[in-house]
Amino acid sequence: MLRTVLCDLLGVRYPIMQGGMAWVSEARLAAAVSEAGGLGIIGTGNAPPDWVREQVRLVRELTDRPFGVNVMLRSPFAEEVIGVLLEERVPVVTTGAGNPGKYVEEFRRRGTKVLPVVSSVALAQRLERAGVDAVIAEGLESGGHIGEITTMALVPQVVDAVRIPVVAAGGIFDGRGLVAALALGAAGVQMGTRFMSAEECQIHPRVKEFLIRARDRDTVVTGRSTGHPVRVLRNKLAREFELLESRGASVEELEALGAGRLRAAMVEGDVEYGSVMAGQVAAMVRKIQPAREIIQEVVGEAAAILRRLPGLVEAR
Ligand code: TUI
Repeated sequence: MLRTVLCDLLGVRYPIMQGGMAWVSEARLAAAVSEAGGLGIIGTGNAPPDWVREQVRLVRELTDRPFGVNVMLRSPFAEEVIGVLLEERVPVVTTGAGNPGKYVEEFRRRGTKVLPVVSSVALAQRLERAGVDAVIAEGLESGGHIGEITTMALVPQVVDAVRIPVVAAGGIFDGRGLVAALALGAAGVQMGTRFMSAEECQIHPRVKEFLIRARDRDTVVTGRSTGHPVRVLRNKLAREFELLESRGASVEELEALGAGRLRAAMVEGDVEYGSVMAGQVAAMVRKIQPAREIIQEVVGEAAAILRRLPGLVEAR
């Protein structure tokens, strides 16, 4: 047992969400995570609305449990994808890379819970006023598009600034991370990188092998000069990006280099010239295992730590 207010809010057994990852988390992974008692999330990235509708219907065929869909707000299809999610009345929507404020009321009217990802206190407060159900505070340890504050520093600041539940994301891999997040005042965690190693995750096997080989310093942040920093696993593309950036390349040049590279990595398995977005915990990935085993391990470790802690610390 490991219940928090997040479990009641989402209707799930454990306070664990699976990050919505473009080209990585589709219906089969999301359904497996939800079946195991967490909240599985379909990552939509730049996908067109028809694909999103198909995925939502597929996840509903695979599980009766609650699930979520992540909307990447910089997608050219963001508005249309949101239209599909409203029509399909999905249980939970998470958002990334922008401010979903103007959509919150309509989602809530249809019974959809809204949990935006934030990387600052100011946006968390603004979205609380807009009526969101909870916020996901994501630190710069995460993979993909990131903010500028670490999870350790961001989560308690957001917790102090809002009254709604806060979910911690970025740098969380196991039961230690879950307990640490709870200690910071979070009501649960979101993990992305950890679920990339799930058996049910459909990414190319070469990406999973690349993750297993990764060491602690193998992620780098590229694109800082474009205003959209992205954490990826170090490879030939990342080095080329760094070289171009150091030479003061234009945003257009850099965006052209990045175009289509996430798909190349995740679908085609191009771990040299693809964009292998992953968080700083990539080095902790040791093996491929079923989503259910991941969730059971994390929950089991967290519960064991919570039982052991009183004997390890003297506090009065
Ligand atoms: O969204 C993410 N991570 C992502 S999105 C993504 S797809 C992509 N592909 C290529 C280039 C760029 C992105 C890959 N990884 N995480 C959630 C997140 N959201 N982190 C930070 C933010 C964020 C940033 C600014 C949220 C809101 C925000 O607000 C700006 C505003 O408009 O107020």
